[in-house]
Amino acid sequence: MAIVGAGPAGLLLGHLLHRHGVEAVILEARTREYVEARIRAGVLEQGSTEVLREAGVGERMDREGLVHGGIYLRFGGASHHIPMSELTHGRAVTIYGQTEVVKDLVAARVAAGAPLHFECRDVSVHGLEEDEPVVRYMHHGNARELRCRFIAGCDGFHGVCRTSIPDGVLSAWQREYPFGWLGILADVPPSTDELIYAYHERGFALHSMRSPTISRLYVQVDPDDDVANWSDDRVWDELHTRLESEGWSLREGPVLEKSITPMRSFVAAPMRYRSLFLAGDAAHIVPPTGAKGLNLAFADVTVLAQALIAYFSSGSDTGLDEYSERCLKRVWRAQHFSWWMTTMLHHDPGDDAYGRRLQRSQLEYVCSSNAAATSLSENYVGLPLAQAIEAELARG
Ligand code: FAS
Ligand code: PHB
Repeated sequence: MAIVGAGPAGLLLGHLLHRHGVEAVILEARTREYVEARIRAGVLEQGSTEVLREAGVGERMDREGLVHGGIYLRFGGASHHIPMSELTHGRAVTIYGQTEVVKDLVAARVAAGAPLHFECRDVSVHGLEEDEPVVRYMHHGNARELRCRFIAGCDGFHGVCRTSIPDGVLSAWQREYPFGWLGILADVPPSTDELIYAYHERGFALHSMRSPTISRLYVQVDPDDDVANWSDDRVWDELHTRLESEGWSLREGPVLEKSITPMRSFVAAPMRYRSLFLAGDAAHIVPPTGAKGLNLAFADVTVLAQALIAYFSSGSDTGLDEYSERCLKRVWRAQHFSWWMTTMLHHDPGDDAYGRRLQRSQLEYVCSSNAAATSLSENYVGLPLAQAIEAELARG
């Protein structure tokens, strides 16, 4: 197996395959330091934590991660708690930075002595229609060629694998949003015990965290805005205003990182072309409002690993043939949930007064109806994953 990309998808796939004796080579364009420092997601669904734990890379997550059984929705200056665990028979999310998950997976791979090459330049894939496709790349100035049975494209939205599929094979669906997120990492204890999602006429805001001492906060901004226009004081002022609620106050602290992320929804299908399988952001993107990006990547590679292990151990290609369809079911559910959270909680400059009243009614309904809150909760904590590979294989 060749795996292009050492993000969460590529690293978890490599780890699951290695545990079942399927050797793979992971090729990553960036340095180890860059990959381990990149700040992205922070919420792990119940299913993701179970897969990491059962795969033997959950120890630090269980020690340092923060288990949350609910979230707050805030609008009109009032705060509403959504008791997700109560509404989902005890399921919960874990706050544990994507950065930390990536560090744990890289450490496990290095400790296992399994192949993981950083700083691979000019990666290209060839012979996808053949039973022995080839990946070519430059490594420390040397031209390299990797022959394999399958290639896993885990190289993200801007990678080379999806774009190497011949025209006419893929269908794509997308939606661009007229706003982005400015995110900060701040060296200050969180001012809340669980995440706060706030709708405000000045725009969305989110109070998340990384640990008992590090906060992660986001404000809705114009997608073309420049981070240079946002002084730390201006960011904190907006956060105070948008997160405002009776009897609650936001603590400020030194800003460690600040960046703007565009918001889009994207799906490419099928997620397989002959000997190439796409997983994670290489095949689909969701706006981060539903905290689904990282979890979808894990869901894809859990299904793909199962199928590849069955193929290499018993020659069965049923799982490989069903891979795309199985994943797309979950992908479209997460696409809808992420679009729904995004349109419910953001201020769309193009919307009209009627649209804003509908938005308000949606917010009030979610906070007053158990049925609506349960729907949000089960999507947020994550629908059960095709249970971890170990259980599946143990049953044989
Ligand atoms: P990734 O993009 O993480 O990894 C792909 C890897 O492939 C990268 O290491 C890249 O360097 C490598 N690569 C790319 N091209 C290559 C090539 N040609 N050759 C070799 N390697 C190549 N989700 C949330 O839930 N919450 C968030 O707050 C959040 N914030 C985000 C912010 C940003 C800027 C982005 C882009 C995403 C964010 N996401 C967030 C979503 C995020 O978590 C992704 O869903 C997750 O990283 C997907 O993991 P992968 O599919 O492994 O892709
Ligand atoms: C984060 O902690 O980075 C985070 C949390 C929830 C989201 C998006 C991002 O919906």
